[in-house]
Amino acid sequence: MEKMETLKQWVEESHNIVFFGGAGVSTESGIPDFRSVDGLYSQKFDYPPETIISHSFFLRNPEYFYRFYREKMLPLGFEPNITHKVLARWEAEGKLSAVVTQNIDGLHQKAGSKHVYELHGSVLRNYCMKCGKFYSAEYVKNSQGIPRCDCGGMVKPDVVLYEEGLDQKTIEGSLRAIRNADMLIVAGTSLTVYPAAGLINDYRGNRLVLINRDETPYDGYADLVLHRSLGEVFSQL
Ligand code: CNA
Repeated sequence: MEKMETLKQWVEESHNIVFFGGAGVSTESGIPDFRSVDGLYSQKFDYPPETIISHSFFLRNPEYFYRFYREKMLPLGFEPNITHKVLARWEAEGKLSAVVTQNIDGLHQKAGSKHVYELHGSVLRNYCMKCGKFYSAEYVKNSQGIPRCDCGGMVKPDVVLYEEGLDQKTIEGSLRAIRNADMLIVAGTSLTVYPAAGLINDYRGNRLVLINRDETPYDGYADLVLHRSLGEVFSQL
């Protein structure tokens, strides 16, 4: 059977789908990913992006971190695309139990998804490192230099930087959802960022679908692989 037909049939037959996604889910909303040819990692900066968005660099050189963060990582004003919308619809119809995402843009919730595990946090939440007061993404975007709290503390985005650990509750919830899934769709991710990528190893079923433009290290492990754009695939679902 043609791959698209198989995918449609599996979606039809499944009632507990889990979607595991990455930056490729939001490229069609206009937010560049990291590892595509036109992604952030192909651009030239004073330091490699992995260095700039690491915990130690953040502490050492917060001015530079925030300049880069405001310009390249604060995706404000973008709208959900067809993939976000179909996933939200499946959840409302009782077909999908959770979205597990490496994205930090909040677009799944904006599309209407309720059960979203944000493995790497969200740019929409920002906290004072001293007193814990909450600040919006707009506050960080519009501040100059290092964003400061009323109390003088530094405001940090609730985003997991390199060298930082993932939130334990978020991991546990994601693993529970993945273990109970009757179908796991992995999409728009290079599956190279750990520990996030390793979570899909806990899926026990026989409907592991991988949808990604480029090849991934898990292509040989999936039950169905589509090297296509997500918009193309999801507009048919
Ligand atoms: P990545 O390593 O940049 O990989 C993205 C993958 O998506 C690539 O393999 C592409 O081939 C594929 N891809 C891109 N566009 C499409 C498309 N339209 N259809 C199908 N496939 C596509 O990104 P990962 O998510 O794997 O890496 C993890 C990082 C990237 C996470 O920590 C994220 O926080 C971070 N990130 C997030 C955003 C966001 O929130 N929108 C943007 C950029 C980076």
